[in-house]
Amino acid sequence: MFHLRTCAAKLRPLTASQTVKTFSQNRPAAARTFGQIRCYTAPVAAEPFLSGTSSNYVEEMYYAWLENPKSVHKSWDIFFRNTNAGAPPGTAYQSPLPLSPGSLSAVARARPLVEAQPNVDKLVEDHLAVQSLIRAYQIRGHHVAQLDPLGILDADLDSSVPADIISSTDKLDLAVFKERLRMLTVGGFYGLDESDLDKVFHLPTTTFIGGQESALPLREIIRRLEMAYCQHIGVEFMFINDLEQCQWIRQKFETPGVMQFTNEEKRTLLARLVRSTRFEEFLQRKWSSEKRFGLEGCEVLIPALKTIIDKSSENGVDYVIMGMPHRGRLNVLANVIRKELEQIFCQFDSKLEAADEGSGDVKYHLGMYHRRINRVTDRNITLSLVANPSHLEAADPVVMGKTKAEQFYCGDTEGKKVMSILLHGDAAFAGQGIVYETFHLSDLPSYTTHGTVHVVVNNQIGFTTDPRMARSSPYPTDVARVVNAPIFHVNSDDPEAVMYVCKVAAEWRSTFHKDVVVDLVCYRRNGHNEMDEPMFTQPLMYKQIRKQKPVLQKYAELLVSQGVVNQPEYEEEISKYDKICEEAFTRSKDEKILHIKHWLDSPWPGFFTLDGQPRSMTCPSTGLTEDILTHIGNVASSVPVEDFTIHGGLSRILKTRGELVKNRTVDWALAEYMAFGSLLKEGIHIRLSGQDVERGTFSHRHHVLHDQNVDKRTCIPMNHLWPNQAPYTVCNSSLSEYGVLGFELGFAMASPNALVLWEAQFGDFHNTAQCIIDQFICPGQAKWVRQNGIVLLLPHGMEGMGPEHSSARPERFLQMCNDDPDVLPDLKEANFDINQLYDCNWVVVNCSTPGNFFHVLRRQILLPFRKPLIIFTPKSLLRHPEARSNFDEMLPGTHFQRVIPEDGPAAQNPGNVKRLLFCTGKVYYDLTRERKARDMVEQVAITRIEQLSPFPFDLLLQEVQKYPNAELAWCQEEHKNQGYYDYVKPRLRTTISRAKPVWYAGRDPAAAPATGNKKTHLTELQRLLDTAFDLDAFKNFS
Ligand SMILES: Cc1ncc(C[n+]2csc(CCOP(=O)(O)OP(=O)(O)O)c2C)c(N)n1
Repeated sequence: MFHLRTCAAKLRPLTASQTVKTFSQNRPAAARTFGQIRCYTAPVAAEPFLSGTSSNYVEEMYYAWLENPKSVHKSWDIFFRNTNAGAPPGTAYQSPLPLSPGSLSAVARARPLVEAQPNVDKLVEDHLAVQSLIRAYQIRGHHVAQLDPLGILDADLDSSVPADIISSTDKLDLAVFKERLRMLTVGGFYGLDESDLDKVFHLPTTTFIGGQESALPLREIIRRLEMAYCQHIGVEFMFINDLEQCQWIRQKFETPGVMQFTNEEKRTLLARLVRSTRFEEFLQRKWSSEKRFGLEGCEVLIPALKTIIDKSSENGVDYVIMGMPHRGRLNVLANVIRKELEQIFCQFDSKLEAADEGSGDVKYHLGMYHRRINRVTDRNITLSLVANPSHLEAADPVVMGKTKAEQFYCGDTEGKKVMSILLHGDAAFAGQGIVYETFHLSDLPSYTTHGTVHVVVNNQIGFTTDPRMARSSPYPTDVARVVNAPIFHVNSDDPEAVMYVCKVAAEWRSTFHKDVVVDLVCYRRNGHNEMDEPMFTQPLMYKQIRKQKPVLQKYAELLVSQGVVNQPEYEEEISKYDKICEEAFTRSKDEKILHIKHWLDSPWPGFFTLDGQPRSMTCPSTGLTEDILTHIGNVASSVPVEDFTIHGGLSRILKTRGELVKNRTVDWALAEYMAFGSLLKEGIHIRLSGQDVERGTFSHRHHVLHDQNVDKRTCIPMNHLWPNQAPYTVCNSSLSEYGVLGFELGFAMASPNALVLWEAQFGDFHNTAQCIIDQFICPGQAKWVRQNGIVLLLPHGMEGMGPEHSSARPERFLQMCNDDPDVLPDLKEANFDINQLYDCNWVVVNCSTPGNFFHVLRRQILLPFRKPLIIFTPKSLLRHPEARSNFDEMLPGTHFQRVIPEDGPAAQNPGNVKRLLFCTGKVYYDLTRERKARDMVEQVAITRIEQLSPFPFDLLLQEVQKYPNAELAWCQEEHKNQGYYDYVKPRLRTTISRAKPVWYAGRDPAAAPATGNKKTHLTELQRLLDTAFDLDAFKNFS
């Protein structure tokens, strides 16, 4: 490979040592670290006629030729041109033509060798170099884009310029730029010459910078690349594996003149900025000492969101579901969702009384639902902002789940009608693992919402923490790269650039139905909240911020200078909006009561009365006719499609199911089938999601059959039950709890007419979803007057499997129940059980029979309101021969049994009973076995508490009264500081007015939920059974 530096140098033969020295001196430091060292032999040194002093002569000729090619003989002209074009040694020179008459025509005929014999290698080399250069901009141009409005920080946390980019627009001054250019071209990374800047190069098909042109001079190529990639927009997309998608993005950002706005669009943008800015100013004026997490420094967020919504509406979307953190939330409610301003302002009035029960929530957490006309597209649009806890990013999967449900219920299989927008803070987006979990749901068939537009309010700070201390990735958005989402970084002080990327983001979503990220690089004008002093920790940044002109002012000045608006028009726009705020403020003073229900993000029209009350306070029987039970049982034990080969082991399972049906009995799996199948018949959609739920972790469910001969051919018998049944969705989830549980909670928010269940692989794994449980499921209704009927299936039981996989931590759920352990409710109240359910924050059950499990699932839907339902589900009981229920327990008229009383010999002669044991769940079977073995069926009664919360005070009182001579004891297999004891004991004592002690038979307190040693496990079990049946066990304590 041959490269010219200067022709003069080339003409002078270099020694090997000179060559190396010159080269290394001229190469930039960065370039030295990579790229192959080019072989720098001077080809002309090999020219046959060049030797000794003749080279000096030629050098002079060369300089003369450089100044004026006509000043030298034509033959020299041809020679220099050929060498310049890289002709190999010996070929550049052509003998001078004879000066005889007629020779002129020969001179005229002499053509430079480059034309007659083009130096293909050189041409190819240079084109490849230019292609590499283009690609370097596409890949790394964003690193030098001017993204920080303050001009002091590097959005990618790196102030260096990539070594393969020639940029004048970065932080470099012109002199530095020239040096870079020299290093990268003159013998540098690309091996191009400065004179190549004016050479015309063909453009590869992977760029659109040419517009209509297919070739451009190198200088223009660089200029256009800088325009596309190194201004106020940094585009990160070259990691995307799909060529069509990459081409689409290149076209959007490279095509010359692509970022044009009409005057009308500019005026709309200005008006939106006026609203955004003046809203915050108004709040600041009126409530200067109130926290509101204002948007100052990122006012452009409002026009940005509106642009995304306008463009999506234009593309057919009519429902947008949003999730966002605290920053700018009130502004979004006011100016994007258009909540009445007076409703927002009255939230600042600390004297207003709350109209609704429950805790309520602070104003910057509340949700909203609003249907209106989109003024730009003149189409109907519904906007919903999901209420969220303070826990940053926790609402992400919830929004996705709700979006999926809304799409599902309106048959929007491709996400063309319903979409979600998620807003993030930069620190939270980078730091919270749930962001990653949520991204990983984005392309899974049963979880995809066909693309979310993510908008990051990247104010380059998280509370008081600098980005350099907050993340290890260059950008806060890098997590999005895992799903091949393009990322558009944009300087928020350039509102037109922001609008452009938002338009492209919305178009991307509607074209490819995949996630996309808009990173609004901005700043935070105040402290973390309005009361906070940022100078403590970011003094220099805030000195700069104090000097920073607000974006509204900058943009208004620009438009005035362009003649798009004049100053009076601009001022008029401001006073118009200020007046709107003032009037709303006046009206807000008329509000006497705060209604959280006005802030509901997911109304369920028709489910409640107009006052938001349940339509009744009763629950019908949850039983079914024998025909229905038999029909479901038969489908559950068959393969309802032709030519479908199932696994031999599964055939045996189905056969056993068939036999159970013939014998009018159900096991756990069949009971679940009966509940699901019957609800589907009644038009209730059922969605069961979680890890490996299709088969079931314990291989008991088998809701999806797999053809053993045809790859990926499956059959879901549950969808073959009834002619017009509701659909059944059963889906194995990604290996996530936080993300998936949040998603299912969101799914359940959309409609009360669906049974949405999430099953943990083992119950203890729910703790990685604790945030969803603690912040949404447990207090959701109290905070946001929003009901939710999600069901959690949590496999639980001490079975010698070790500290993990044993406990679903019932104590935690029970500790969070809102019923009072010390107050006996009015047991005579009509519909006591239903009222109790209505008042509770969630229902916690541990069923000991399949029949009761069947009933509680059906009750969940037949209740006239919705409550979360936590079910501790069995493992070994799934196959326990005694854990079966007869059809008789499931026929019309039957109900879920909150308490299953003793029904054996002890119940026949209750006066003889010495001990009444209370228990829940699987330990019942150990107790009955032990009681039988000890022949104590007359002396010990065993009562099962199936519904732990709300606590069945009424039924338990009856039980206690029935056995007047019995000691009371609570028996559990869990350790004493775990399980149910701490919850049950005070409530049992309250039930009996503390007339008797309630003893404990169970494992000692422990740090771990269970032993890892099988023998210890069995010893502990035996010990607790010994205590339960030793009638003298508590004598010494009384
Ligand atoms: C999960 C979680 N951890 C900690 C906090 C406390 N906190 C509230 S705001 C905040 C900083 C958030 O920074 P960023 O995401 O950049 O958003 P910004 O406030 O800058 O808009 C923190 C740490 C929280 N709300 N949630």
